[in-house]
Amino acid sequence: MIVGTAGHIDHGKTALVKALTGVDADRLKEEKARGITIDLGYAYSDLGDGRQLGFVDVPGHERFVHNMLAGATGIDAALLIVSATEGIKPQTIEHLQIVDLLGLDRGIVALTKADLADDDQLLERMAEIETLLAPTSLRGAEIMPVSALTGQGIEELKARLLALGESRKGTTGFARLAIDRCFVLAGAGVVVTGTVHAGEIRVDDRLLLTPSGLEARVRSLHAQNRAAGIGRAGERCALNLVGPRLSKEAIRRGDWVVAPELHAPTDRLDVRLSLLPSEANTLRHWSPVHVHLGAAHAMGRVALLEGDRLAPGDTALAQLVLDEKVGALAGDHVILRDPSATRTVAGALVVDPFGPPRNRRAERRLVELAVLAEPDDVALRRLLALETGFVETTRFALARNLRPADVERLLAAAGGVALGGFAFLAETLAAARRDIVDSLKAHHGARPDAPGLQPERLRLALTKRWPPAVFKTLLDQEIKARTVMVDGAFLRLPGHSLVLGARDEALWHKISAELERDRYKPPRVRDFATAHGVAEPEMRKLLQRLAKVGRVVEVAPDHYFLRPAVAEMIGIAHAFDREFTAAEFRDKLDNGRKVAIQILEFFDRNGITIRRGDLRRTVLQRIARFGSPGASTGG
Ligand SMILES: Nc1nc2c(ncn2[C@@H]2O[C@H](COP(=O)(O)OP(=O)(O)O)[C@@H](O)[C@H]2O)c(=O)[nH]1
Ligand SMILES: [Mg+2]
Repeated sequence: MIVGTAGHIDHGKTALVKALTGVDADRLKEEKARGITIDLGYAYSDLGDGRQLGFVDVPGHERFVHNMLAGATGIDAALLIVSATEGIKPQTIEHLQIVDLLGLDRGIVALTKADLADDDQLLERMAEIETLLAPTSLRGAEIMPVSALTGQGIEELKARLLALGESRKGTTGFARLAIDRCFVLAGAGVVVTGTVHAGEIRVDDRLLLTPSGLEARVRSLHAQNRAAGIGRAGERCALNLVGPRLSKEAIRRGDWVVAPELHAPTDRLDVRLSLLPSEANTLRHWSPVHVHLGAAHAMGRVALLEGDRLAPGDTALAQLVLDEKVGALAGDHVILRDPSATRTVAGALVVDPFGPPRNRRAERRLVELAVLAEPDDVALRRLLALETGFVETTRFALARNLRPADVERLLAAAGGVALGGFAFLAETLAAARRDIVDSLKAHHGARPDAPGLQPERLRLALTKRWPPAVFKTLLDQEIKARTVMVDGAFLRLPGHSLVLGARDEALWHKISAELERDRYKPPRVRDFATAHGVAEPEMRKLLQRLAKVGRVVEVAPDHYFLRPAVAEMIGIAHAFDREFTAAEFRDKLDNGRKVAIQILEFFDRNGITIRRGDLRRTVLQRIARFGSPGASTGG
């Protein structure tokens, strides 16, 4: 377990840690010279029986609260230090507020410098402190008079700290460590230290830095100050990292070292935000704030999601919009300080680390956030039942640091079915399948002569409007099950086919053979009409209908090509891989100058080619419009 000190400057935090561990945590030259703690210090006390207490010693000076925060977010228990001679001071209160906002409910108060106070003074201080703790997460915490000078109460304090129990950080998820220090060790290279917030880190693990995405391999590690093969959640670790672009300069305090699965930098955190009761003013929408999360610190703004103001002591949903990306997961605690960084104003709990940029205040989003604030099992069960109808499982798992097996287990318990990257309730899925079939059936009934619906049309025709990615997953399932058939660009039910009538069907049979034979120079409408003894308008109408269902393409007036032939010709043009002339194109197709130019003009109109004088080249984004051009290079 890691214990963090808290309390006003000069109240004896560093001296107490030294009395408990034998280690002087003030390690900077400047700290020694000035006799004050500026940055975080670390000390461990081995109790001889394998048990160990780890301490993070924080600065008490108001100017270094940001450093205090970088250390405080990783701790499991608080050791609040109050000088028996001075009593409660401003940073006693601010540090306690931070402890409270971090939800730390394990802690002990050390009433230091007990050697300088008499019993009456001690009793008076204890009463004051009890009152101060009462509305906080540390209410009822033990208050112990101690002296770093005489050693009074030190052994007892150690015993009580041990009795607070183990770290509650979860070891089951993927690994994440919040970096609070980075330095170069001669002979070893880059070393980072920090608290493992989740999972386990082993020697040789391949990890990523968040937000930078730099790769890092763990060459060696220390856990709680001892060389180890593995570092677990709740332990402080030092990692010797190696990686192609890794350097001290590329790493900052506040970066995370994470398992690749957890690398997902974000700058929009949807949170439950509580404004401190001690604030004088309401918090307004879009207020600028300092945001502290893990060991990181960023500037940002508070977008209030419920109303435009938040009164002191109140709690509401908000979106923190940050100036830079950070690593964050659901359940992470955030501390907000005012724009000039002189006081702590609010605390927040991350509900969704990937807040949406749009519709963040929509009613259904607020309902969703309320559900997301629940524990994993309840949240998943209720999310599945929401009107949205689906859960993006990968996102759900990432936000909560769940492994695939955890998600599977939670899904089974919630009665959910996984499909693609989504999960649905079985009944939602059944209803969606019915919806797809019924919508196609209705369309076929209304338009028996039409080939079916294009996918986007079908999506919009459904009773329930799915986002495109979800719809695609649902549709793919139907196509695989052959309950829906794909016909060129259209979807239809298996029983439906374009009814051409016996005469037209026979005609199509003949002309398709002729279109196939002269695929790059097919006969025109008039040629077909004459050849088959059909009136020209009738032949034209038939080809127009065939064009509508995508079997043929009208490249020039009354001049139809088979759809695959068009795709092939696009492929031929694209295969030049440079600008080409109409003559070069004609030579490949061997179809005469006039037809070749008509085809190229058709390409120009459809954005497949761009013309510059006598030269043309294909436009990559558009070449797939008539099917895969790679199928044949013909010629
Ligand atoms: N008499 C007495 N002095 C103490 C005790 N603890 C700390 N001090 C002194 O108080 C001053 C501030 O202590 P320090 O640990 O640096 O305070 P910090 O700013 O809270 O870390 C130093 O001069 C210490 O020697 C104590 O238990 N008894
Ligand atoms: Mg100190």
